[in-house]
Amino acid sequence: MTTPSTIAYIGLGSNLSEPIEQVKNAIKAIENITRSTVISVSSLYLSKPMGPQDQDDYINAVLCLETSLSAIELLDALQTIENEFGRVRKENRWGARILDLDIILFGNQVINSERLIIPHYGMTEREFVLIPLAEISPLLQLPNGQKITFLSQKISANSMIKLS
Ligand code: ROI
Repeated sequence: MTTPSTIAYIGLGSNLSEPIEQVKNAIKAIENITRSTVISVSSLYLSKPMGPQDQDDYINAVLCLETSLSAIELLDALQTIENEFGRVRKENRWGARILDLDIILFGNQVINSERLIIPHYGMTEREFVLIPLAEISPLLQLPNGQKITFLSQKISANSMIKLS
């Protein structure tokens, strides 16, 4: 029997050490995750930091991945990539980071475990998640039925700039 595949959405963020290159290289690394295929990638966006303002602006993007991994297996793969890019976990929760890879959605699954909260707990308040998500998947609905078009139109773009 083949493992059923799931459509997952991953948020990418960086504000250190040439963040555009970090995000582009992270996309390449995600393309190499086993049992997974990148379906689409949003534009890159320049966004103001959420949280402490004494840090550089971020580069953010969202991509769509078809995967036959479980959510935890995908999390392991993403954390391996973060570590390869020199990310130090738990150092400064709201501070600057080389690379942040978050599972935003994993099919219609709702997960509340110690390691994983899906849908991502902050997604509905984050323009740098909602706007790229609506760009690549305008018909998307959250597991609770909320439409991405509704959420992304409601949020302030907060002077976010679309780069490419
Ligand atoms: N702010 C922006 N604009 N983009 C991010 O990816 C991001 N990530 C974070 C915090 C520190 C919350 N702020 C952010 O983890």
